[in-house]
Amino acid sequence: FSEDEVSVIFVLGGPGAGKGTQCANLVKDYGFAHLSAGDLLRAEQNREGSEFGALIKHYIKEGLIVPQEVTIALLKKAIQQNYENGIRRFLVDGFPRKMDQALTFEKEIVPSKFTLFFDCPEKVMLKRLLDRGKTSGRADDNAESIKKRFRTFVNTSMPVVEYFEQQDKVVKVSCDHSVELVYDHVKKAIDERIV
Ligand code: UP5
Ligand code: MG
Repeated sequence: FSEDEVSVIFVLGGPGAGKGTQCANLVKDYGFAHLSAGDLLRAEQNREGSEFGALIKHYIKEGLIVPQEVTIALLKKAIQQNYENGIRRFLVDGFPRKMDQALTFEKEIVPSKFTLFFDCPEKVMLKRLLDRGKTSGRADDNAESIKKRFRTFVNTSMPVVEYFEQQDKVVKVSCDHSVELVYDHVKKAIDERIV
């Protein structure tokens, strides 16, 4: 795809920062397709006959980044399907969270317009995830996995945010507020840079 054909906004931020919640709001108001890399991986893990099920399960539980080939293939397929249905604007949520993914996606699929970065203190994210863990059924919403996810976020994913920051392509939104207030800031950021 070329950048004129398709608009991709990357949505990054620590585990539990509120990426999925705010993307759902944006879908309602702006008609983006919301592609959560984590959701796509969980669906693939549960797909009968998937050759990657066991691998994905292991990486998610350990808070590690699944090898890029798997995730990028899932994203590419989802973008293609939506494109065929006339959709041209995408929120790619929770991706790229490792430098190799960022470089490959922008080279082989399409360069991003910008990155929406949700900035949130670890203490706040920890509380949200432990609360959600009571009902989410997610294998990584437990204290041990959360600690590993935080470590991967700092060591592996923040360099991606810094890489896009150097290109002046990051819009930072502070997330330590109510969902409504955060969304006000998100809307403002999107309206200023809308594609
Ligand atoms: N909540 C949200 N906003 C709130 C607010 N403003 N005030 C109070 N509460 C708020 O929110 C989390 C919880 O907080 C919810 O209960 C919500 O109601 C509440 P959510 O919107 O779900 O936050 P989000 O940032 O989406 O958190 P999520 O847990 O999805 O983040 P992760 O980035 O950890 O999860 P993801 O699904 O993206 O990835 C999971 C794993 O998949 C990764 O750890 C990794 O192992 C793997 N993965 C890859 O390997 N490669 C990839 O490219 C992507 C993922
Ligand atoms: Mg999410």
